[in-house]
Amino acid sequence: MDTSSRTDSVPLLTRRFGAPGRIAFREGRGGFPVAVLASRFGVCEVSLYGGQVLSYRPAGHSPVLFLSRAARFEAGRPVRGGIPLCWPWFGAAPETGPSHGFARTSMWTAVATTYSNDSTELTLGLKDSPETRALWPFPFELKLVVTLGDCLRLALTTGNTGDRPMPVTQSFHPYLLVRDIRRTTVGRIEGARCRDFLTGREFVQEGPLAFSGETDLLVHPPANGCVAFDEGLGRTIAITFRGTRTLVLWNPWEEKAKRLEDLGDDEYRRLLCIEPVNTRDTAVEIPPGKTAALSLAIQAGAAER
Ligand code: TA6
Repeated sequence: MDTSSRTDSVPLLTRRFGAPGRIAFREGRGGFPVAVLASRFGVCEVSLYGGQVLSYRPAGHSPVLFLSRAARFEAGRPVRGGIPLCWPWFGAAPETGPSHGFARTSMWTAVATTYSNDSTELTLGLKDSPETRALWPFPFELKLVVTLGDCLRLALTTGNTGDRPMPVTQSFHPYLLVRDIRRTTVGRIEGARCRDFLTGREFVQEGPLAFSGETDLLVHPPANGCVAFDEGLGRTIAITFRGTRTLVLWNPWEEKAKRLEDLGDDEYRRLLCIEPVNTRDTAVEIPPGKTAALSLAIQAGAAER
């Protein structure tokens, strides 16, 4: 089901929300408008299709997000890379509908932009429609605020505009760009209870997590954050989050990568997904008229050698 619909033109977006040197709009791949945010700390780009951050490059760093060279920019299809939004369900649809929900294949609208000496900010919105209600029978109002400051922050707020409780599972699904997944570890999850979605095995993480094969891991970290250490690039990427205490770590590895038509066969080596998530076990039930928020911050740093 294609829940995307056309949006404002780039000239209209520029007139209403642009700010020379700080906020611009351009026509992106697939004809989808893209907001370009700049601050003294770096640049990022956000597609109105899917409300999806496509790129983020802090000043003095190489790009922090992976985007597949085979990514498809077509209405109704998710884009493989950047930071897809999984909403209003994470994983398979409760009944019928696309994997990871329809927010990432919907056209969002620009609501507001603002900037200061320290940050540049874009607010996008998505509301229910006949197409979304055919997939998920709840009225809602979504707001995504992307803030480019000394780190990249995303805040997703779900408003229940209906008259009955609304069950939501959700995640940010960031594709971090690494030099080589085989030389990348995730720290600050020592002591975390983990469940391997591939085998069902449960264990407590000891020391930094390394990667040597397909990984689809549910992690309950002791704190609301973790750090990816990229030995190849000599950098760290710190992830902090609120609105959940659960992460999913994912890498498709070689065999699954070959089965993904929108991922180059060898590109699994360049990506690591660290996803703050409300899964079915930690689903959010939002009362009528109330809201629930999920937030993420991504910060690149130099790794101590
Ligand atoms: O990252 C967790 C996960 O649910 C994996 O199981 C895998 O399916 C991944 O998301 C990618 O999903 P997608 O629908 O974007 O191909």
